[in-house]
Amino acid sequence: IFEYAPAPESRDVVDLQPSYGLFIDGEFVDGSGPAFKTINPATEETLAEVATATADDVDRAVRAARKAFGGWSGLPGAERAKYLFRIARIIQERSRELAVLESLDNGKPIREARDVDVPLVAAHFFYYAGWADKLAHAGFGTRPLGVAGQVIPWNFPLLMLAWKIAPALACGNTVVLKPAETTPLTALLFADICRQADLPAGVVNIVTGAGETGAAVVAHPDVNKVAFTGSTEVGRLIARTVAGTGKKLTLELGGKAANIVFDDAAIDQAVEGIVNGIFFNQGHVCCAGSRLLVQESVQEELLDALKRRLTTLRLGDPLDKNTDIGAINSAAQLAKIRELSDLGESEGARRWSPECELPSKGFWFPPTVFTQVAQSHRIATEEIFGPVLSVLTFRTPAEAVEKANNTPYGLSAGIWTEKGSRILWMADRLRAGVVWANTFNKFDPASPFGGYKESGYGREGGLHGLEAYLDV
Ligand code: TXE
Repeated sequence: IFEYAPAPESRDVVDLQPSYGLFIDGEFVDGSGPAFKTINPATEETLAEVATATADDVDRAVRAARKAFGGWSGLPGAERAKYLFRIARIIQERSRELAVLESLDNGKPIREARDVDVPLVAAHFFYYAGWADKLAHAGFGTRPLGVAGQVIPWNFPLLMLAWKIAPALACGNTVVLKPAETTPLTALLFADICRQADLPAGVVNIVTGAGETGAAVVAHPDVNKVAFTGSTEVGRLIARTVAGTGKKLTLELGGKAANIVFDDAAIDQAVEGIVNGIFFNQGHVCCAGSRLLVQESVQEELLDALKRRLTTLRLGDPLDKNTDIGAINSAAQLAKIRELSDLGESEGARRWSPECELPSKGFWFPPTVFTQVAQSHRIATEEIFGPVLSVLTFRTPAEAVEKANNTPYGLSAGIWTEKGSRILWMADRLRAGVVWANTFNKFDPASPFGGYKESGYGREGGLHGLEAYLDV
């Protein structure tokens, strides 16, 4: 499952078209709204023009999905599985193209797109293909909900699509999905893959556009289930729209995860985990380990080792396979990261970055570490969604739990210690949907993912991920 093509570095593997339409009822069609540009955030060059779906276009897509629902949900699970397996195999065959396009449109390092995103996308389709004929054993009932309206963000465009589409289809639902406006291209390439797999028309529909298009999907009366990943702010709006309509809803929102390092941890491993926790994907990760909680007695040793390690990170051209840190996805996100980081300094925290030259074009932010952070600082409580780490300290396990839980979010946490009993004690008390021990940002399609508190509700992935798409 996890094999991939040799190192892709050339954008020539991508057949970029000057303009893209919507994918409705198995065809690429024009949108009724004004086209918008999607750019390469590493160079600011325009990659393509993309159609905007208006409420009327969304209505067409929902009607196509409704029309396809009877046939698709009526297929034996084993038949649906064949389509999903086929899609998974085509994703593997076209993995170079997918990885390069993802890197171009998002700004993430090709090494990550190639080694993490795309293999996990294929793995999710394989995993849920395997469930399609076994739903009677899932314990959540076997009846699909109907048309799923799905709105996804820009940080993992393909992977979020896979998290949403694979379980929905396995359960017999049909889909209208809206990708983020800064990263629409791989969803449209995925539409092409659906055609290549001979997926029946209307089972998957992709509508591009900004927030209004997403709002039209969410509000459409003939959508039976809404799945959203994005900001807590928009999640709240969506919860309000959906309230009282009878639609099922899952929300996967922000986070402010604590990565907790005890004095008995293997420091070198912990350093790798901290780096992976906050600098993977430029920190555009909802479960990023954005707060480092370090036991006071090892603070100095750990921070010295961390800073040494950060001076070896390479920031630059996302298509260079040696790049560790790529571009920030958009000017707006860069502005947010800058604003919160400047605020961190003015609130009294100490800022540190390794010396690194930022490219003159595009959106860039250096890896940044804040020490002397107080719990009341905004950089300790708000999601920055960038390569910025806030360091806090603790003395006892109980204090670590208290500080880790002192956030409105509850998506993930990490624990670094050699004591197994302590891992279990901590995991029981951390209010987080995912707790990693001696690792971080590890994903598996068989593992449920989702948050407590303002990080949202419902689970995606694994057996629990099916629950969101079935009625008992
Ligand atoms: O999110 P939005 P933005 C957090 C992160 C980031 C902040 C803002 O902190 O800095 O959110 O990012 C669509 N009805 N996360 O502004 O707006 C939108 O078009 C329906 C965390 O990009 O929530 C896009 O497709 N849909 C996060 C998607 O929602 C609407 C991932 C996400 O965009 C809509 C991304 C509306 N009214 C950001 N308005 C995570 N949990 O991983 C916008 N959208």
